[in-house]
Amino acid sequence: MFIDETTIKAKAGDGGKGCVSFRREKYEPWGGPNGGNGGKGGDVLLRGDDDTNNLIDFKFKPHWTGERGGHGLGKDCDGHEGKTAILRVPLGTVVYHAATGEVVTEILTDGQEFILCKGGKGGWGNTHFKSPVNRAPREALPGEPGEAGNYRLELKSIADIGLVGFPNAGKSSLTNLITNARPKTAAYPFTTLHPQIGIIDYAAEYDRLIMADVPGLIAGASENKGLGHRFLRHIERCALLLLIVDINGTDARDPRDDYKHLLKELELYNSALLKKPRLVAANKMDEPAAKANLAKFRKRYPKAEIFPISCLSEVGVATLKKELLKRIKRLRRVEKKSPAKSG
Ligand SMILES: Nc1nc2c(ncn2[C@@H]2O[C@H](COP(=O)(O)OP(=O)(O)OP(=O)(O)O)[C@@H](O)[C@H]2O)c(=O)[nH]1
Ligand SMILES: [Mg+2]
Repeated sequence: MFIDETTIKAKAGDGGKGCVSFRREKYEPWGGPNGGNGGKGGDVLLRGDDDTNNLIDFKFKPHWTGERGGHGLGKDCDGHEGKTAILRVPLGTVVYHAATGEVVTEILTDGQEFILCKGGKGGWGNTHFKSPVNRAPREALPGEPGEAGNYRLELKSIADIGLVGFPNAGKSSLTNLITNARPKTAAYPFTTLHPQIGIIDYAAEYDRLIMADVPGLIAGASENKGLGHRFLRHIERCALLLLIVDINGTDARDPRDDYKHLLKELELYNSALLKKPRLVAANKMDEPAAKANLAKFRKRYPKAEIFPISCLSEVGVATLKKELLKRIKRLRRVEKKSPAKSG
C-alpha cells in the first residue's frame, strides 16, 4: 500500500516531578534538603530517512509519544530524561497543523531533524529552594507538560523529472528503460497505481537524476475521473516535466487532444506547473500512424520541444536521456545563481 497523506497525533513527554527529601544520617540532625529535580520529558522528533518513500508507518501507528521524564529522587538524584520518540519520515514530507493547515516544516534531506513537540521541563526538587532564610524548604515543582498536537503529513516526492501522460502512453515503459525502477507495464490503463521513483544513472558523467513516474492523467482528472489529481503533488517539486504522449493515437485517440488535456489538467491542479520547463516525448514512433501524427502534432504545437521516441525499439531514447541531463544541469546552474524556494 502506498500512503502519501496521513494524520498523526504527537505528544511529547511531561517533565518529571521534583522531589522533597532531607538528608537523614546518624549524628546529622540538620542534614538539609536533598530532593533532586525531575527529568525532562522526551521530545517527538522528525528525522529525514532516505530509505523510505512512503508514509505507511504513520497510517498504522498514528500516535507518537515521548517518554515522561523520571521524577527526582532523594540524595540529590535528578530524574532520568524521557526517551525521544523518533519518526523516520521520507524525504519530501511536509508537515501541517491539522487544524489550521499551516505548514510546520518540510523534511528534505537525509538525517535532517526537527523537534515537532518539545518535552516538558522537569520540576525543581527542594534542594533548589534552599536559601539562608529557608533552610528546610518543603516545596518542589511538578514537571511541565510536554507539547502536543495533531499534524497532517503529506509526501511530495523529490525528483528532478516528473513524467506526465495519459494511461498507456508508455510512462512506465520509459521508466523501465532508463531508470533502475521496474514498474509494471501492460496494455490496459492505470497499470501504475501509485508513484514510482527511479534513478537515471549517467555513469560516464558521474551524475544521476531522479525521475517520478506518476499514474496516468485523463481529461476530467480534476473532477476525480480516473485516479484524479491525487498524485500530482509528486511532480510539484520536479524541476522539469516530461509529458509523454502516445503519438500512435492508440484506441482512436488524437495525440494533440491528449496533450491539450494534459496541459489543462496540470493547470487546473496548479497553474505553476505550466511555468515549469517541459519537454514532450512522442512515444510509440515504431507504429505506422506515428509519423503522420507527429507532423500534425508539430503543426499544432510549433513551440513544443518534442522528442520522438519508441520504448519498444528504443529509438530516440538515448537522445532523450542525454537531453534530460543537459536540461537539469542547466536548471541547477540557474538555481545556484538565484536559489528559489522549493515548494
Ligand atoms: N508499440 C509500442 N508500444 C509501446 C511503446 N511503449 C509502450 N508501449 C506499450 O504501451 C502499453 C502501455 O505501456 P505502459 O508503459 O504500461 O504505459 P503507462 O503510461 O505507464 O500506463 P499507466 O501506468 O496505465 O498509466 C504497454 O502495452 C506497452 O507495451 C512503444 O514505444 N511502442
Ligand atoms: Mg504505468
